Amino acid sequence: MSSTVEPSASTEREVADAASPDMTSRVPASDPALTRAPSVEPYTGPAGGWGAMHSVGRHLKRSQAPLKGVRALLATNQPQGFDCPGCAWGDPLHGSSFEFCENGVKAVAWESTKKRVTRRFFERHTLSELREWDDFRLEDQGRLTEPMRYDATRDRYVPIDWDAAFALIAERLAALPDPDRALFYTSGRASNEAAYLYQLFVRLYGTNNFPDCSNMCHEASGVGMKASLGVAKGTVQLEDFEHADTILVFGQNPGTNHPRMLGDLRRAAERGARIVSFNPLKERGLERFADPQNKREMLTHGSHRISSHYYQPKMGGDMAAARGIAKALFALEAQGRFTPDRDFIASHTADLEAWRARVEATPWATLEDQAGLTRSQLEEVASIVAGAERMIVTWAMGITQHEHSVDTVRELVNLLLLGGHIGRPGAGACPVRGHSNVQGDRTMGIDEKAPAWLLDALETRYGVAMPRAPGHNTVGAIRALEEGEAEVFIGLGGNFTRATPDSQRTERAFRRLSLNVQISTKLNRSHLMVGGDALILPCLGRTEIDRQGETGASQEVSVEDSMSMVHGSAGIQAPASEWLRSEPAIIAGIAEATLARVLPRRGVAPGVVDWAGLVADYDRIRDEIEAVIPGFEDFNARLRQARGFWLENAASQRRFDTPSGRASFSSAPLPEAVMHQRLQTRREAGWLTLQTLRSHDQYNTTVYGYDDRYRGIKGQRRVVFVNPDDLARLGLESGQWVDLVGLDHDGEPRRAPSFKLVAYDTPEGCAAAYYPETNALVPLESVGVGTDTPTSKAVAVRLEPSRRIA
Ligand SMILES: Nc1nc2c(c(=O)[nH]1)N[C@H]1C(S)=C(S)[C@@H](COP(=O)(O)OP(=O)(O)OC[C@H]3O[C@@H](n4cnc5c(=O)[nH]c(N)nc54)[C@H](O)[C@@H]3O)O[C@H]1N2
Ligand SMILES: Nc1nc2c(c(=O)[nH]1)N[C@H]1C(S)=C(S)[C@@H](COP(=O)(O)OP(=O)(O)OC[C@H]3O[C@@H](n4cnc5c(=O)[nH]c(N)nc54)[C@H](O)[C@@H]3O)O[C@H]1N2
Ligand SMILES: [Mo]
Repeated sequence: MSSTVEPSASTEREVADAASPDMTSRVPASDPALTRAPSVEPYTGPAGGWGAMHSVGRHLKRSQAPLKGVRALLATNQPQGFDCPGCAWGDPLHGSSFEFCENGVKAVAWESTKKRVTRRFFERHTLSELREWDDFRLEDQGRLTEPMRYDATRDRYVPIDWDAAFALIAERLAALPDPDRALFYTSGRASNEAAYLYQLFVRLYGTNNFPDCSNMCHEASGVGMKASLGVAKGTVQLEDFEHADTILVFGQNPGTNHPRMLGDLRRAAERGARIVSFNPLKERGLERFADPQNKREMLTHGSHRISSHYYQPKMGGDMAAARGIAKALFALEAQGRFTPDRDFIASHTADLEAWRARVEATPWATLEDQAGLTRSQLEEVASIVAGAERMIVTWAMGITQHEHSVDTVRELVNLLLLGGHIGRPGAGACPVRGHSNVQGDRTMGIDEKAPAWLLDALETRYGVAMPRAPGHNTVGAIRALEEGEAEVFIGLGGNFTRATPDSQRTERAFRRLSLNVQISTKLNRSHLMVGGDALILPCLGRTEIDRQGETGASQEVSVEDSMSMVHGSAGIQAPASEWLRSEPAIIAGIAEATLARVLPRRGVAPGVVDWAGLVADYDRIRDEIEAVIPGFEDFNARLRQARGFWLENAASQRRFDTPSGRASFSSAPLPEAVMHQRLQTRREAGWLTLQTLRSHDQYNTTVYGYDDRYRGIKGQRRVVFVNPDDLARLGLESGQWVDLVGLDHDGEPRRAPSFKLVAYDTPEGCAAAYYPETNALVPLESVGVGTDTPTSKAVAVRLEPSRRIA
């Protein structure tokens, strides 16, 4: 389904409409945007460097656990430590060297804070009051400490003990007329062990309803690569970055979101590799990086260039850009200045000619217009690609959160295939994942479209019939709630109502739940969206020691990074509270109580899985994984090797698990018009394409602070970056407050009020503002073809001068 642009009549409205019943349509009372203006001053330093060092100091201090925090940090991504909850970039290659990462420190400091949310906190605050708090203030209260149940008569959470909580869930799940009326969300921080138990429980219960964060994230990478290469994962390992001579970086801001990637990019740049970035914004981390571990550089205030070439396409223009590069490559081939890898193409690929015909038939004017880049720019890239012997293409949300993301991913893969850059050292496809174990969670079977082999393997192992019908993905889950087809929600981490699109509708739908269960470390807005019953089940985080079994032996979990390396993670800090339980233990508790009611009705003995036994020793969970999921032979032994182990990836061995047994060139047509083109005729009415992205001080819906250092913003998040010519054309000025008004829903315009205009170097017609505040503007119906991923990087909006004065 795609969105149609239906601009609403410009309605004059009160901005902070206090009477509005929907909190998302106004600014939460605790948001600093209501009381002060941000400071906006261009940042001239490099990424990393002293700015990063100072920021680390501030964040450790604020977490009130500086020493503990530093100690925890030193153990991050070390053989005996825990996996950094920050991102899914691969661990340092050379074992023990500690890699400094500002945002890794923030993630760890945020989790190991001294602050606590106790029963006294909930005694003091009603949910109506807490709904006035912004995302920062909610999570800033600290770690959750004990299980709580919502008491509607007092509009408060009150304590409940673990067994009573499990019994309540079991009773409700067992009472549902159909298991498909329950939704089981997963955020990508869950370990392999937790994810495996979760999918096993949910399938034994009887549904494939596994909406997950991946549905909003890299879904298109998986779908696109599966079609082209037969695997849904990247084909490179970290070592490949040491050998590449050309790296194309599409739609990604590693300086903020994958800071450890900058180290690898920098080493490549130092070796003379060409790094070519495609990004509508000039992201500082892609321009220059100062390594905080390089003493000389720090003392001299030096830095190193990252990108050798930088192009600013319009949002959604990357498929056209890649096609333009291909068109220029075919022209170079005709002149004898480029040689495709003919051996590779002949022995391993199919359908090149169809793609070539498609590319050659596409006029330059069409490509230039959609890409927002000129023919000569694309020819320049082609000449670099033509000379590449070992090329890597990396990408993230700038590619995957569009309507035509699958086709774009496949077009990028086409470029790799043409040069034979798959399955040889220093080359390959590298979708850079988000959450630290989102890739592992899929490997473990968190998948609403479960493959038949998985269901077969589970049936063989446990002797119980598995549900075969596909379940709801994230957008499907919201629709099911809206339509009254689902009523129980269990969230294994994450912050569903803030991460998902169309906030007002989603919140309204959520408040129809008969039971909302959130397994969490910190308080967030999803806990406040209650209708019937609700439970907060507080869990251990990655950084904490997890003791299980009669001996209290400390347990290790495992995760899989973007390069398919599986390695161990063991916490080192004392738990934030004595009542916390681990995610595997919580899932086992829910499973045991629920299946005891449900399975006997189907004539199955509830003892088919010994939940308590599995949780007493996670090695036993890994034995189950080894028995069911391919690639985990000798799991326990291999997990204890220094860097863990690499999950075999057929495409990287030039074996393609596609119907033809060959890698397939895709020849999908270009979209007729991407959002910036569709809005072209509405420019005079003020419409722009908005991308919703991350600031430097956030982790998805977790807001660490109000600064976005590299973009020059201090003290606030409600800013919108707009091209200066757009501002002039619209008669607006930098510094002015505007409302962002989106497409209509049921005759009402979607709206996010009070954003400060910032004139910014972004292509004409292409604006940017932070998520999650802007999720109120993303229509639930606007999703990627073949993925259902919300089009978070192509949102139609109009700027409306706001009535506020500041
Ligand atoms: N510190 C920190 N680390 C994180 C996260 C975090 O929030 N904070 N989140 C984690 C998660 S879950 C994820 S998925 C990743 C996200 O990592 P990113 O994908 O880097 O995240 P975004 O902030 O969404 O940035 C999107 C980038 O793509 C660019 N862009 C937008 N639209 C287009 C387009 O159409 N074409 C091109 N070429 N570029 C475009 C934007 O300008 C921006 O630089 O990071 C992970 N790591
Ligand atoms: N508009 C717009 N929307 C987007 C995006 C975008 O770019 N633009 N990006 C999308 C993407 S890429 C993603 S991945 C999603 C993210 O969606 P989610 O994964 O759902 O969101 P997070 O903000 O990562 O979740 C934060 C919460 O997780 C809980 N938590 C933290 N650590 C742990 C833990 O160890 N265990 C448990 N059980 N809970 C924990 C805390 O309570 C915290 O409040 O958002 C998507 N939404
Ligand atoms: Mo993500």
